[in-house]
Amino acid sequence: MDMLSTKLDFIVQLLWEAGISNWVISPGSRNAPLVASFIKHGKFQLISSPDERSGAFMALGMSQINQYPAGFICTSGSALVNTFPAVVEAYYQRIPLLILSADRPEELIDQWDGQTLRQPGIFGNYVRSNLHCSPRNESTEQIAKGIYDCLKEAFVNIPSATHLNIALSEPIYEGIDAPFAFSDAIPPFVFKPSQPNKVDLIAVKQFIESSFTKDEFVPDSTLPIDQKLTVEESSESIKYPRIAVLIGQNPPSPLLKSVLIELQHYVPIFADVCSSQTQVGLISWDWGMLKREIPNYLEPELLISVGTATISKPLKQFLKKSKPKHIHIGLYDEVGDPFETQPQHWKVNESDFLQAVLEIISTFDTSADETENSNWVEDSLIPTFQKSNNSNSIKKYLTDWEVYIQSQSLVSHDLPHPFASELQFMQKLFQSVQENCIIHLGNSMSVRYGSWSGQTKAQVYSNRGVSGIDGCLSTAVGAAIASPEKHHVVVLGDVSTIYDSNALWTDLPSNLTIVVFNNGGGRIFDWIEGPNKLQELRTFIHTPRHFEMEYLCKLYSVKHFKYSINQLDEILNGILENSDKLQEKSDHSHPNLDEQSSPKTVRFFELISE
Ligand SMILES: Cc1ncc(C[n+]2csc(CCOP(=O)(O)OP(=O)(O)O)c2C)c(N)n1
Repeated sequence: MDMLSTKLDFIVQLLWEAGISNWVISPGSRNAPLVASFIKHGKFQLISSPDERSGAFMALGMSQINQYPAGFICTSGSALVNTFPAVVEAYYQRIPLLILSADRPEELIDQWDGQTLRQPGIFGNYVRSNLHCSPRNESTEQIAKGIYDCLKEAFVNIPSATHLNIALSEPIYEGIDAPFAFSDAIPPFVFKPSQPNKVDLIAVKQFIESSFTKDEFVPDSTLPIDQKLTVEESSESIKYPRIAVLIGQNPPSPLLKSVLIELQHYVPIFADVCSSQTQVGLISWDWGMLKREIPNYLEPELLISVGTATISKPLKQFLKKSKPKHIHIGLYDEVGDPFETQPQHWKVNESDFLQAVLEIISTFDTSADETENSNWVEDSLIPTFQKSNNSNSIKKYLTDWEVYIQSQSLVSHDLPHPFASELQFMQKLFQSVQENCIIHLGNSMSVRYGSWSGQTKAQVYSNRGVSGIDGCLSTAVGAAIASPEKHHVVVLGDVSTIYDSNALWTDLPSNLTIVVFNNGGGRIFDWIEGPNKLQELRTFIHTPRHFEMEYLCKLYSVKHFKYSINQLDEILNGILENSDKLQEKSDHSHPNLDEQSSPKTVRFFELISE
């Protein structure tokens, strides 16, 4: 009979072979034997976080940045319940995450034993799989199959968190100091998203057309892939020329980016601040639409969306009102309906689909140019709408949007205090950072400022799955640990910072810079019309308080800087100094950088709005 530690080593080796190498660990006695196996294995990156809520969000940040699951380990009882916010965030952001909890044996649950509760299946339908495992009573084959199936279910289809609950019966420390028992029976394996269907142009054309007729579209698998459309066929598919593309929250995709870079010359692209595509499409569109009427001629007839939600309220309201035909492209079955447009879903790769749309549109565009310059194109091939009314052309719709956004939009000074200066800071940050920077935005005004700040070379993240303020700092800490080659800047309000301040209770990575708008409470409630109409609400909703951030920084040995938010250049120089150092390090392996890397060099910029 194997010792308990041998079984735990088996589980841990299996997780290593699955490529899950980044782990955050919270303390406890029941999980200590498991943690011992991770340490003895010797190859994992293990981070300590005494607070489970924060630790689970750190693991989420690691998964988010790597686009591959990271893990979190905790002990039994309420320790596990504290991971729930990160689990639901993972669910709605579609991030793979592994929660590994230690448990007492089943016979002790509900028997008034300490630190026990009903752990198996605790996350309900916010995880796509879970496994309860009692290593002493199961063979290694049973354990391997259980874990493999559980991980596959959670990570291969729609990514989410998954929960492995490991019940440990006494003596739980048996073999804890024995060497790691490596097994040669476990082959390496990785989880990859299922392969998308191939797209062919004719099918795309039929699909776009079917969205106008409400006919059920069944892709014809007999059609040859890569078949080119004729000019005539192309023009038919775009007889409704007001086509808009929305990129909702989405993980980075260089392939999608390369398609959008071309497509942006033909159609208006609305790229959400968390779409990972902030360098393409209409510039500052959310800002341009803010507090303004949007004329009817800008209403799209066809909306093509990829990714998930968008933060833009004006866009949501506009699309709810204009009710375009809506096609949603994505590999995952669960499709939301944020604009009440009943999107028609096509389960294909988004880059392939948009590439096909691009080819259809650009074929038409070439024909239009040729029509003007030569007379060899047959008259029958020129689309009717183009001949009769040039204002209907696809590019005209793009230009109309560009003109609208550029004309008479607000200037940041028009906003009331403190929003004007905070927004100016964010706009400057967005403009100043380079590709080696990652910006994490808190879930209050910060992410809105980001959405109003236009394009940036940095990758931008925010926990917009359920938009909680509870793990924004922790997620950024986890992401910074998992991608040390990038400079991470997290921008938060004061309430969000204090709420999640246990994120600082770990070995902080020096490639992280924290920026806090210390503006005396939840100022978003001054922005939203409603809460500010009744003064008495302030105590409970705005929660106004003045925090001396200096003391928080002292507590966690973080380097503190305090600025008036109007000292924009000084602040920016300070923040970017860190990314310059990282750049130098990657360019020349800067010899003195290790001095900078002590945990104490994490920098915290407290910005005061006067
Ligand atoms: C866990 C959680 N509790 C409550 C809320 C509601 N909420 C949204 S924003 C906010 C205030 C955030 O204030 P702060 O971080 O100071 O940012 P500011 O509003 O000043 O931009 C609150 C309490 C939430 N999103 N998440």
